[in-house]
Amino acid sequence: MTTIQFPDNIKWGAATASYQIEGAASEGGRKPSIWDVFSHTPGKVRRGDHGDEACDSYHRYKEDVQYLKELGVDMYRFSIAWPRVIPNGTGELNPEGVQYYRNLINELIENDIEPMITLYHWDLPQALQEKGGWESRETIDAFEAYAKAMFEEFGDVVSKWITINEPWCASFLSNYLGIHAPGKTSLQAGVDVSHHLLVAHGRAVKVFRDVVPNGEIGYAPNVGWMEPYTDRQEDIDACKRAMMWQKEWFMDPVFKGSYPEELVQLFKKEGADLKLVDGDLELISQPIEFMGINYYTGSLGRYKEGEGLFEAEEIPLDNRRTDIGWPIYADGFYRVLKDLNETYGDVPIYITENGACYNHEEKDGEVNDKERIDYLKQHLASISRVVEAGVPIKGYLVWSLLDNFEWAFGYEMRFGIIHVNFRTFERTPKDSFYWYKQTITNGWFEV
Ligand code: GCO
Repeated sequence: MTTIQFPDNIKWGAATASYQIEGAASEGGRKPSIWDVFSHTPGKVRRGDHGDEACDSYHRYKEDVQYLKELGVDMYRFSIAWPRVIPNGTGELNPEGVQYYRNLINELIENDIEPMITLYHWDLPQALQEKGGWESRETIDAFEAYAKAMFEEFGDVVSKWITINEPWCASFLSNYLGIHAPGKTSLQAGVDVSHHLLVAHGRAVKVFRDVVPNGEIGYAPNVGWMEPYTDRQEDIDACKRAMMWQKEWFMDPVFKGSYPEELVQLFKKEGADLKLVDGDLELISQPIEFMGINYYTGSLGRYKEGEGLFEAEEIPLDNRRTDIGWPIYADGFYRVLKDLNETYGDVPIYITENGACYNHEEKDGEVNDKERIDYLKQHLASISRVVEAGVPIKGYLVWSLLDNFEWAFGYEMRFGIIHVNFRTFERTPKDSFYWYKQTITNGWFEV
């Protein structure tokens, strides 16, 4: 037996997102987001699933907070649905929507759980999409006003904030690859949206300084890792290029005040220009307190002529994949965190998401999800190693508290440490819930 140990001051948590769990899509004055429209468009989401009811957390948040309490977490990361608090995207606040989040925050605080709020986890008000969405710079203004209103409402009791979740998904996956809402397939749209999301981040950070002077703000990009298949330079370069799309594209502007030139040129060759306005990079690169990192998967990679935008071919390490088909690569988690620390310096890091999809069903009140426990053990071992290597990891938040609406995969793909029956909304903690609880209590686990 080997003991994997964590420092006493590491914060433990669990994460969710509004559209994936709340339901109550047309209650309390909420208006549609781009995900309501997308999920109700035939062919966009498996089996025609949508978030109308999701986990019904809008009505069951107290029950969910009790599970968090039983789990023993320090923090809970959730997102605010913009169309619940400002239904048209701009204009008046909707008091009922604000009240819902106030109730949730109070419930968390009363139970000694620190809230961590994500402002944008992809549910853009549809009214803004109709005016161009994130392709339009007007949406940046709207986001700033929304962020300011939330800081004013909750900044006195909530100190940890995340501006944008997974900007790569909200830009390229959604506007170039067409897989997420709004489902466009234009590289120019992907590039424009990626930049506008970063400017929106910068604008929110600027307002935050005035409204919540002692707070902490960051954002949560998703990264993977591609390890060169051989030490041939062409394989090394191909992996670097492929990773640059998620990593340097979204981090260099924030931490270095510039975009990676190699990628700017590559996009240009494909007909997509990066359109900078004076002052954008200064806004984007304002200091922030932490970076949030979402990590799920990685692989080997090598150069292959003509393969995708980056001429990089993905080679899974072996046949170990989670049920969603993503290769398992825990060592890549260590490598990417080490790499980020070497590239951007000692920026404090919260692991804002990490977890696994396994679709175990509930049987006699139990869910035996040994595979998820194995995944968590391997990935937490990487965290322990990287902490020992001196990387400032402040906290770890598992994705996800609940099985939920897994975007284009609908309810078929389950990431929760709590099982949800999507007909009755009954919750059943899985074996991984109890394993995580034990690990939090002990501050270590054995392998
Ligand atoms: C995110 C994620 C989550 C997903 C999880 C599994 O962007 O934060 O997409 O919302 O459910 O990553 O895919």
